[in-house]
Amino acid sequence: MASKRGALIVLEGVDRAGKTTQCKKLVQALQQSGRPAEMMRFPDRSTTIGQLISAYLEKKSDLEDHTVHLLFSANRWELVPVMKKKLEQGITLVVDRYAFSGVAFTSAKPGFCLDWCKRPDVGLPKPDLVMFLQLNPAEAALRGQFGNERYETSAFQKSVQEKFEQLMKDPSVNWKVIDASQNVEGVHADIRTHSLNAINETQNMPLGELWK
Ligand code: FDM
Repeated sequence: MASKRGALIVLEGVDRAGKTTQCKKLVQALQQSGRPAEMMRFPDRSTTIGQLISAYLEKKSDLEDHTVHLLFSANRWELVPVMKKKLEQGITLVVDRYAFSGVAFTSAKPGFCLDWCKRPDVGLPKPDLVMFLQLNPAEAALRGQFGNERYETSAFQKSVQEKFEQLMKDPSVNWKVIDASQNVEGVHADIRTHSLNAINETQNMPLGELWK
């Protein structure tokens, strides 16, 4: 019998919703309960493509909007072989942002439609679970100022949120909305419950293909 695969778990959400903190806590909790787990994040700024993206986000370079969209997608595709290998080895991957951020951020720019934005990511490993950390703008504001990177303005984040809401209407993706206004431990408890369910439900199922 083939051994059990790991689950592909994605955390998405608006800025300051606590994605990174929660990804780390989830990986730790899974490992402590004897389930192999690793964290990944997109963009992965360590690769050659990731460095181009990082310079763009830090406003050290300008890139044409379609071009940078395709680079974000290429940055996911270049990591697919590694992701598949780890999942096959039974390692659960907890991913901070994925194709949904890719589509939500680019389609929030003028002149882009959701459909065009989704195309380059069609066929990526399909997450078994996507949790959207929901936080209203007033609550996000209480958590501090925006940083200085590109996209970190309230007007742009509002359009991004609307695009995420459109993406969440797609029933082919296993979306769960998490109330990120709770304290860190409360959010973590919700995330852990959904993740354990997903790990148990998908361990004998083949990995799917996103938006296909
Ligand atoms: N972002 C992230 C995109 O525009 N497209 C993508 O495909 C992805 C994965 O990059 F503003 C944006 C979202 C955010 C920035 O910031 C990455 P963090 O702080 O590294 O998550």
